[in-house]
Amino acid sequence: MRYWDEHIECMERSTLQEIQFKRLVETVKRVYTSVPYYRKKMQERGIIPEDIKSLDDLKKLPFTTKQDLRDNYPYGLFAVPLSEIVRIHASSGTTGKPTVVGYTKHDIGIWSEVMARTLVAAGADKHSFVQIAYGYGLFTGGLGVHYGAERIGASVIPISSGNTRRQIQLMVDFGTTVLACTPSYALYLAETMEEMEIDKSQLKLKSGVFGAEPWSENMRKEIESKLNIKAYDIYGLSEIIGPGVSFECEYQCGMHINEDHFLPEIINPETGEVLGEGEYGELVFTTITKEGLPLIRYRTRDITALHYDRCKCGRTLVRMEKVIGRTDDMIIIRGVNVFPSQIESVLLEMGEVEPHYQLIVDRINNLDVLEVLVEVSERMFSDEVKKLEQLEKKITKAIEETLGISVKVRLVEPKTIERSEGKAKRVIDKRKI
Ligand code: DLL
Repeated sequence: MRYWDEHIECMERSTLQEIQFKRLVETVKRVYTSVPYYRKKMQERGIIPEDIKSLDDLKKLPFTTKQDLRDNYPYGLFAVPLSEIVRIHASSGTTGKPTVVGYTKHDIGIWSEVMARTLVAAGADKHSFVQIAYGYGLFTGGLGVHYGAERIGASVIPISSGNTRRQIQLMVDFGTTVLACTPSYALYLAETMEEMEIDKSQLKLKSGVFGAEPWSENMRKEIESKLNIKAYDIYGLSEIIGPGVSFECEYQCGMHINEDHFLPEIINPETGEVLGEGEYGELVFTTITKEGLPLIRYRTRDITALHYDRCKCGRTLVRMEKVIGRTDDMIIIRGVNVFPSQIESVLLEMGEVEPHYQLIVDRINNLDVLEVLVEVSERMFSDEVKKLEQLEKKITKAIEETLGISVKVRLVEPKTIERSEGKAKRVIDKRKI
């Protein structure tokens, strides 16, 4: 089985666009009548739902931001009576109030469908054992993958995150075939497996669906070789539905967006102007089927590009490139934009260090300083000091060549950088404190 829903996933784009247009109009009407916030925003712009005459008219509509959700905390943007809401999730974020999202029964059905597509594209079927090591709870990762895996009839192992040694023991004992967790946790699992002296040949694992944080192609290679699996990138955000917004197929040339539910655009984050195919910018989504919390032109802050040509897998759904970072994840060092993923790529390409790193930014004597902490292997660390110094120099040079700014690289002992069971914290910016 290659597709979960071939009819939709491989639909002619012209037919898909007709469906999208119809759904967009319905959504705009719904938010105009049911959500005072949207009615007011549209009135301010002098727009009524009848002004949406083609998909292109999407750009007439106002953007929605995370701040708008916060300002309407907790339920202000919901478009149905609260009695229709069957599930609430929330994402904590680093500052302020959490972002609260609500689902109707119908929304949960959509979520299960898009996650079923995601898992099937990663090779799962009813014979699979899916170990869900994303957190269960207010975070959408655990329950989102859970419903999709149940929908395809797989055997679900709802272990949630944490308790790493037990995860591995059960992976062996239960014959897990598909692993679902953040990519950083997948690496942590692999590392713990080595400590437990469990060889990858003892696992039945075939594939993994990893997401919730940015990760590089080199990190993919690391995970694939350490766990002997095919690693798939999956993308999503709570505000839009959770995991299941887009997913990789076997060709891994971008993530197919479930466009019959979520309409994507790429904009210039500074001007709001809509950008063309292949251009990098901020990803924006309009949900066109959701009932509980429909969102119009929601700014994700994630940076990527879209590609519309048909994929080798046969799917016609647009593909988004791997997320290269977030507009708010980007660190500006002496005026130069730096994404943690760039540094990750350089480090992993060198092959001599562990895939664990952290970036520390500080301002010393009014000058921004970027320090890169990199773990080296046990073997390397017990080597001569001279060798370590050479490696430090080599890494510094490679990073400086990529970024075009000077950095300070510090090699640290194995296992000193904090491991994460969920989203990894890569950047510590001391300048804001
Ligand atoms: O992280 C939903 C999710 C769970 C996706 C499990 C995939 C797997 P939030 O906590 O709301 O939702 O965080 C959403 O995480 O805007 C991106 O910045 C980032 N993100 C999610 N998936 C990816 C990915 C979940 N594959 C935010 N690559 C998003 C890069 C990702 N970043």
